[in-house]
Amino acid sequence: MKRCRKCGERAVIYMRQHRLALCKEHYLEWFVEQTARTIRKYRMFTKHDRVLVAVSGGKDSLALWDVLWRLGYQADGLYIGLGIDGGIAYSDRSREVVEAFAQERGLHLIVEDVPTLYGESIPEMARRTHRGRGKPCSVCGLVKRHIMNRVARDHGYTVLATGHNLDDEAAVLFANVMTWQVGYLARQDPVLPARDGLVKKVKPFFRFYERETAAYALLRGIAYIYDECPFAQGARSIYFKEVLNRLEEERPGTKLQFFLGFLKAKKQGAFAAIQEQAEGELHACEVCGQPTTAPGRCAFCRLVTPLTSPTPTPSP
Ligand code: Q46
Ligand code: ZN
Ligand code: ZN
Repeated sequence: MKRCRKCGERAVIYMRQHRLALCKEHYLEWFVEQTARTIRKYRMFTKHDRVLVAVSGGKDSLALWDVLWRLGYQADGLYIGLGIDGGIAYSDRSREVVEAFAQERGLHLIVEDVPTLYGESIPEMARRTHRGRGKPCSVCGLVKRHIMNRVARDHGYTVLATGHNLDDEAAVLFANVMTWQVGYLARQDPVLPARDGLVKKVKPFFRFYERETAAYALLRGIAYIYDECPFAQGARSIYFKEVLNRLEEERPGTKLQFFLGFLKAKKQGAFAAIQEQAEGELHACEVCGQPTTAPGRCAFCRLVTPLTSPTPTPSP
């Protein structure tokens, strides 16, 4: 049995990559302190910022909101209702969990419901547009990014925070390296500064392993939704997570080294040329005013307002 390094009591977690065992009390304390350090070290935000936390009802995003609240940051939540049922009433249940979480702590939650706002759920939008080969994830990502940025801008938030953990980030990096998606590599970063109407985006949990955020949520007694979105099953990212888990099993610390090594190479300019291209000029969408890479309507407005697309002018 492992003993807590700080007090000698029975440990509830052993983190092999840090060779650190901690009891419940000291683990909760350590987790909050580590988050505060990451926020400071990577200059994510300060107590003067108004932070909007994207909450899905899962363990990572609720744990993040909980920690920011404990640390005394001005952090409000944003829940986006996607209209996903998948036989388990996924969206309805996750909304209830998030609302209960906010209410218990007296926190401010903004709810944006996609079917109410745009007349269609995410799976319906994906079916209508035949995007994503039966999976609505690309439509979902596009809609979520748009809504997050719009809400942040409209309500004067200076930073958008998401609960992505190291397993998420390392899996995305792995997938992008395997296919050499250099544009994506240039843009992947736990801190994306604000630019041209895009609000600053940060991932304060990017150094935590998934089992660490899960342990925090459980030990803290946070009620979260255990089921993943039904469309997450079989996703490519899950395959890459499994491969990385095997590597980690044999060599503890592999994931962390892989991701931190990437950030270091990036800082040294490994992707500088592509970064410049990837960060080309942004234009305001002619319908919604949000930033987009090409002049005209943004991808979101093309998705949700197909019937208002300008009809071609007949030739004389
Ligand atoms: S919520 Fe949306 Fe994920 Fe569900 S539909 Fe796919 S992208 S899996 S984070
Ligand atoms: Zn202890
Ligand atoms: Zn638009």
